[in-house]
Amino acid sequence: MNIREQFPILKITANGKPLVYFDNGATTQKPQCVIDRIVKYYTEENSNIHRGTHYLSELSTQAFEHSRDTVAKFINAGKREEIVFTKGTTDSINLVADTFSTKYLAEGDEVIVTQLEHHSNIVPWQIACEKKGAVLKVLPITEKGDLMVEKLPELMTDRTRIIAVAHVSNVLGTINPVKDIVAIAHSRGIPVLVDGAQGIPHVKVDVQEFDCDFYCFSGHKMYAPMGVGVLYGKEKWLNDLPPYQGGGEMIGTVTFARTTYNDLPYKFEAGTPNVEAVLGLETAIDFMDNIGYDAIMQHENELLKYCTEELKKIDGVRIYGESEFKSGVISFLINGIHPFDVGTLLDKISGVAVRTGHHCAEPLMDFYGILGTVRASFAVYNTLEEVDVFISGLKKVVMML
Ligand code: 7TS
Repeated sequence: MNIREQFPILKITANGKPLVYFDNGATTQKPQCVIDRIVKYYTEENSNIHRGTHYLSELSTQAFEHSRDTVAKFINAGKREEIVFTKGTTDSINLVADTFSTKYLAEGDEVIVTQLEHHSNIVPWQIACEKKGAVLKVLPITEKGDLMVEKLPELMTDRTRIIAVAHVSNVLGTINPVKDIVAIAHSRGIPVLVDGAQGIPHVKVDVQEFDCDFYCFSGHKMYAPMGVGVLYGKEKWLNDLPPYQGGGEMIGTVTFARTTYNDLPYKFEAGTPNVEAVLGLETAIDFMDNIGYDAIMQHENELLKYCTEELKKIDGVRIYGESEFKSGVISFLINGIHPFDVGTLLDKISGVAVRTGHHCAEPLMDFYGILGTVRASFAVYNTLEEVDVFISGLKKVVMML
């Protein structure tokens, strides 16, 4: 079936115009198969997992664990035990920042992040550093929005304990050379966490090839439901780190004197998880697998190239993020026009959904000396015709302001 037709929400109108949804960096829309999977779960399978021996609990537990296998295969994890289900990228990063700092961070130690991170990959590390008296260091970027990876060796010291870096920038679209970064870090024995929130929807992820120690992502940015995410961690690290949240499922045995902890990955999965979202994630992975990353990347690159060319034809447009290695995200400003005004008018006049503001990347905005941008971000269901609607809408907005 045609990809677009699988997304019922794309048939709606917004402000009387056919919806053009270019806010995929915030969240993607869901295909019918994912919606159906959630309905099926509540219609035929609903039960808490890993508890009880009845028919439904076995059914839901099996489905839940099957999804873990599918995720492991999708990112080429070595073992299913290395896949921890979380609430999302933010939750996954907080899990690592909290447990890693508890065990490995001391006063005077250092954590390295980069200039282009989302707040989710800055603030958890800041909190950890504040607790332990550690120092947060920042790998700079070029004006075009590439990481200055060549500066990483001199930034690392004997006190550097971990490096946290985005796979793909949510503002600039830069695809960072995570494999190279990991190789440099590992040459000094430093582990690397990759924030894959904007990576996995667009770029093939092979955690063994990257050799990263942790890879974090959210389901909802890759056609799956909200409220589920994944923390991939190398078994060695996940075994080493202390538990995060305490509660049911994560224990071995409990007495008032002492509690032992469950094996991986359950040690990090306290409480009842978002079962329907975990099942929906598996369906979303099947959906993406059916299309294939090559086709997804090729299509999104075509949209990126065409939209960039057309945008550049509009007087006074400045694009932020001009890396040679870029995914389908375009941030821009037009002369002195406030991004919020552009976004609001685009929505009202043309039914085009874009995101405006700092995109939870204020240090990156500071780097460019701006308060925010307009951001169009693409998904596999977007079309060249939609880019035309967006561009002609923008031209009208410019005339009005
Ligand atoms: N990391 C990156 C690179 C992101 O882009 C986002 C969300 C997150 C982490 C957090 O993901 P969550 O699912 O835990 O919320 N980025 C955006 C965005 O660009 N617009 O809205 C949310």
